[in-house]
Amino acid sequence: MHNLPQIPSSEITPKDLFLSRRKFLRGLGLGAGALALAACGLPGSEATPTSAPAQPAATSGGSAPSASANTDELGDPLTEYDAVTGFNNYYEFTTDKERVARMAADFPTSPWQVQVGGLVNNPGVFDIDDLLKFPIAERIYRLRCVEAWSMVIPWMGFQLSELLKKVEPTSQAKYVRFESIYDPDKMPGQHSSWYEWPYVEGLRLDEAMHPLTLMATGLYGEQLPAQNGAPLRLVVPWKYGFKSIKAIVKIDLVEEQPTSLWMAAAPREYGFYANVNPDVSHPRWSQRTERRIGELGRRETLPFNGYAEQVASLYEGMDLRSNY
Ligand SMILES: Nc1nc2c(c(=O)[nH]1)N[C@H]1C(S)=C(S)[C@@H](COP(=O)(O)O)O[C@H]1N2
Ligand SMILES: [Mo]
Repeated sequence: MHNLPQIPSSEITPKDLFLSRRKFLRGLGLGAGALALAACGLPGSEATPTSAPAQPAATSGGSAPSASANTDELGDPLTEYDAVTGFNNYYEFTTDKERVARMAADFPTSPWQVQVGGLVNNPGVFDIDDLLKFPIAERIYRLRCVEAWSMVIPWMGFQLSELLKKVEPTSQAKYVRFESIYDPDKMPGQHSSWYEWPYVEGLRLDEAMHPLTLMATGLYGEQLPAQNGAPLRLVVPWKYGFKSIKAIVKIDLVEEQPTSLWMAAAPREYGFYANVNPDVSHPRWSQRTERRIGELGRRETLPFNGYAEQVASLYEGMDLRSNY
């Protein structure tokens, strides 16, 4: 996340051209790396076609990835499947966004269990198959990374509120703490001591109960690809992308505000709330505008990532400049 936004090769040319150029390069016996070197430092040009196209994850039925609509509710087009699944932040594997898909390809996401406990009346260990029995629906959401790029992604999933109602938080519970899997043998990035593993995130209980807050189990009508956080990841569309924690194995209801991985790693940069806010700059860049992956140029960043009408009331009376 400390890297400046990179341009994925897949957005520079239409997909078919991008793929045929790769074939062409392979035909020449040119490692992609050679070309990346040649292109290095030319902003916005033919930058970094460094990796093979991501392998699509197991499809549910062999059909092509598809969504129920072509745009989000603001009329903006969905980000291409190849970009959604080929340009990822997942530091457990690597900080190189275009290598995550390949490195995660063999990561086992089944069987999978999620332990839900803490301040609840009905703690339990849930099999991913149990969780898939909650009503699963498609949600087309904008994802705004703190690095100032964004996508529009057709997720599949269930509302976190469904799971929370089932375990019944006690009246003491004020926050939800989420933990990702810890498996350094299979996740080489977890050998990095820059971060305190496992990845941890948190929400206030009312944020967690909000109907927009999704537990994603799929995208583009398919099972969630490993690189996107399979088999279960959080999606909180009005917050910066890093809040949307991947590969969740543990959820605890707690009384105190949890310390996330990013709060511990860079306390000056990342606060607990991390609501998308064009008025609060990152210490090293403005958050006023963003680059929508697949588009040239930049667009204005919207308060709460365009979900203010639904969520601003959660923060009434709070100073969102100091509670960033
Ligand atoms: N466990 C875990 N979750 C994570 C991350 C990570 O490195 N590890 N990166 C976050 C960041 S910074 C972003 S922008 C999104 C990216 O999600 P995507 O790859 O599905 O687009 O995942 C978030 N969740
Ligand atoms: Mo991010």
